[in-house]
Amino acid sequence: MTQILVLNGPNLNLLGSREPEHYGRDNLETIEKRTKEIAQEFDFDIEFFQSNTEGTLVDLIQEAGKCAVDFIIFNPAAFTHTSVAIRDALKAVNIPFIEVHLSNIHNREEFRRNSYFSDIAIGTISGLGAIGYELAVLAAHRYLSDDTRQK
Ligand code: CA2
Repeated sequence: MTQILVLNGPNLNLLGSREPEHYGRDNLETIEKRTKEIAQEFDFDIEFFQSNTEGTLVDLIQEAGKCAVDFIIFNPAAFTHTSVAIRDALKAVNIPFIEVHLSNIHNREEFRRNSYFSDIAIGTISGLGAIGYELAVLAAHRYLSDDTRQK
């Protein structure tokens, strides 16, 4: 069975409580439920994690490398703009991943425009809100079914 890991970075546990103008009104639990429903349609085995700690995210990525995870959907949150350590972990495990952001990181503060992940991701979804996670599952399915891609 195809294994998908969804990782969420710092403060995303607060979703739904504040800043709805940037992040919408759905909480992470609702997003997880909807994303799992889409994943089931593709017979994906999907796991969700959220952590406020950089080292924990590095550990989860390293673990994914050992557990034959096929694809990662990742909202690194503020670590998007700061974390060489998480970038290195993703490069080390070499698992294809999609970077997801609820808000459009390109129409906010200047410092959000830089991502340590976009250039090593399969693709980036930014600014579409919670549906971005569901779209990432669909994109993962297409990507993993594509026989013409380089393996
Ligand atoms: O748009 C996104 O998904 C972000 O990854 C969210 C991060 C932000 O640092 C990135 O630039 C873009 C922030 C997540 C914080 O989430 C909160 C949710 C509710 C209330 C406060 C923070």
